[in-house]
Amino acid sequence: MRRCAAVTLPQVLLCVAVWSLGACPLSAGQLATDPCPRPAPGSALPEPEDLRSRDGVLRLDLSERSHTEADGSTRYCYLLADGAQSPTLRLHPGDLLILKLKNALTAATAGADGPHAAHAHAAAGSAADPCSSGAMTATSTNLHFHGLTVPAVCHQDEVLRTSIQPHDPPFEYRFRIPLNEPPGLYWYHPHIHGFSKAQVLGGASGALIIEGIERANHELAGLPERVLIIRDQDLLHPGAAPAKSEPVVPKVLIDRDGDSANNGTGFGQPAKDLSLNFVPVPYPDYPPASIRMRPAERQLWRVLNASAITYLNLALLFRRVPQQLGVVAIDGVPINANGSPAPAIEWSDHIGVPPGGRVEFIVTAPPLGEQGLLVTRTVDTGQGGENDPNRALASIIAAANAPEPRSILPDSAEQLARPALPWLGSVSPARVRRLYFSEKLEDPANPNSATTFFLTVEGQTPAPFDPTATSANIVVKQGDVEDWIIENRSTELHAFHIHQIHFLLMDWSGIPINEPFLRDTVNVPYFSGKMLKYPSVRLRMDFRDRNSIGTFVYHCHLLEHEDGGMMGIIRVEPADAIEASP
Ligand SMILES: [Cu+2]
Repeated sequence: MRRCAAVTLPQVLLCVAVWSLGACPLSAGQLATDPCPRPAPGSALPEPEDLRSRDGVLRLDLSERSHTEADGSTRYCYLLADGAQSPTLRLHPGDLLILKLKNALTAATAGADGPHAAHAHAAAGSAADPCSSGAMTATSTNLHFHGLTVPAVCHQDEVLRTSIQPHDPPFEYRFRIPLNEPPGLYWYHPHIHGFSKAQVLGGASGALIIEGIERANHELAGLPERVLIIRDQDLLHPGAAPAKSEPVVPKVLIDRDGDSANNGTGFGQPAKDLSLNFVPVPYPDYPPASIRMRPAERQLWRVLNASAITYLNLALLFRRVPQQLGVVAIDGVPINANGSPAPAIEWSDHIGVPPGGRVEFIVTAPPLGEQGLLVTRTVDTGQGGENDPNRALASIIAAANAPEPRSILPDSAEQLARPALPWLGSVSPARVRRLYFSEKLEDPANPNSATTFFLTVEGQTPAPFDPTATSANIVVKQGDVEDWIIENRSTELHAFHIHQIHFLLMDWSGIPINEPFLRDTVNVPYFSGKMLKYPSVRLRMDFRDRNSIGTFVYHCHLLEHEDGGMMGIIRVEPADAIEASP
C-alpha cells in the first residue's frame, strides 16, 4: 500500500484513484505530515505490497514510524523507502532474509499497560548494544517473526533482550528460513514488553509468507491468492449510539482496560474497531470494505488476525446463508503436510481465529449479480472479557471484469516432501506440566482497580513477568515432546502462544479433541465462576527441532495481558547439555 496523505479533495480523489496502481502523487512534504495514512472506511480492499526473494535472498530496509492523531491515538507503521506500508515478505524454505529495521518512532503518548509497565526502565545510554540492552520504553522496538522456527538469538528471533532505540543505526535481522519450514502464512510485529499492545494496536504488523503451499495441496495450484490482515484499533466513534438495526442492548460498560466489556448479547459497542488491510470498518454502522471477484471464482484467502485484543469468528454469507470455507492451513502449517492423517481440506462455515492466529482457506465467489458479506460473528470472551460483537467486514462483489489479485499460485508444483519426523499426535510425551492463567485486582474490593496478569507454572509462586529475570520458568530438553495442561482461572478468554514451536491441541477441558493439525496460538476457555473445575487445554508441545534450542517466551496473545505480566520464560537445552549436568 502506498501512502496517500489527504490534503485537498482533488488530491484525495486522485490518490484514491491511483492507490491500487501503487503510485501516489503527493509530495514528500505532504507525506511528512502523516507517515501512516489509512484508507477511508468503505474503500476497495488494497493489497499489501509483495516483496519476493530473488536468487535465495530477500533484502529490505524497513522503518517503523509513528503518528499521533487528533483524537490522541497513535498510529504505527512499517514503511519501505517509497512509503509502502507493511509489505508482505515472501520467501522460500532455505532463503536468506536480510531486514534492516530503522527505529523512527517519535510517539511520546504511547501508553503502557498493566502495573508492571510502570516499572519499565528507561533506555540505556547511546552506547547500549541493541542485542543486550533489554531497554523497554514507548519508543523502543524490535521484531518477532511469529510462527517461524528460527533460533531465538539476536539478529534472528530474540525478543527478551533485543531492543532498538530511535538513535540506533538500522538494526539488521539476518536469518535463513529453515528447509523444513512449512509453507504458509506467518507474520512480523514488535515485541517490547509493556509496549506491544500500543504498537500492534496502532498498526505495526505485516505478513510473511513461506512459499509453496500449492506443493502441499494440489487443489491450490493456479489459484489467485489474497492476503487479508485484520487489525484492531481504538474506536473511531466511541460516543456513537448503536446502529438502529441492532437490537436494544445493555448500556455500555467500560472494563478496567478502558474497553467496552462483554455484554453477552452479541451486539452493542465493540471494545475495538477492526480494519482489513488498513481499511477501517468502524462502529456503529460497520461500512464494509469491498472486494471484487469474478463470479464463482475460487481464491485462496490468507487471513491473519493481527489484532491486539480482538477475537474473530469468520463467516462468509450469501443471502445471509453461511458458505463453506475450505480450510487448508492453520497458523502457517498446511493441515495435510504435518504427517497427520488429516484430509487436504477441512470444510467449515465459520472459523475462529484468536489474536495472533492465521487461517488459510478456499473461498468461492458469489454468482454474477449476487453479493457476499464477510463477517465476524460474536465471540463470547467471558464475563471479564471485552465485547466482540457481530459485525460486517467486507462486501464481496461478483463482476466479470473484476481485477485478479496480484499474486497467483504456481500452476503445477512438485509434491512437498513429507515431514522427516513422526506425526506429533503419535509421539508419547516425556512429561506433563501444568500452567495456569490468573488475574488479580490490586484492590479486591474495587473492580476498577488495576489488574495484574499471571501465567504461572503449577507449584511456582505467581508473579507477573519480570523483564530483568535471568532464570527460566521452564527448562526443556531439545528432542522431547511434552504435554502442557493450561488452565484458565480467570473469567475471560486468553490466547496461549509460544515462540519458536508449534503444538497440537489434544483435549479441551478433558474432552479429547485430537485435532489433525498444528497451531502456535490457541484459545483457552474462561472460568464462569460456577464450574466444578477450571477449564483447560492440553497441548502436545514439540521441542524436537534443533532450532528450538535457546531461551524464549510463552505468553497470552491478548497484548494488554502480555504487557501486564502474562508471560513466562522457557529454556530449551541441547539434549547432551542436560544429560551432562548432575
Ligand atoms: Cu490473556
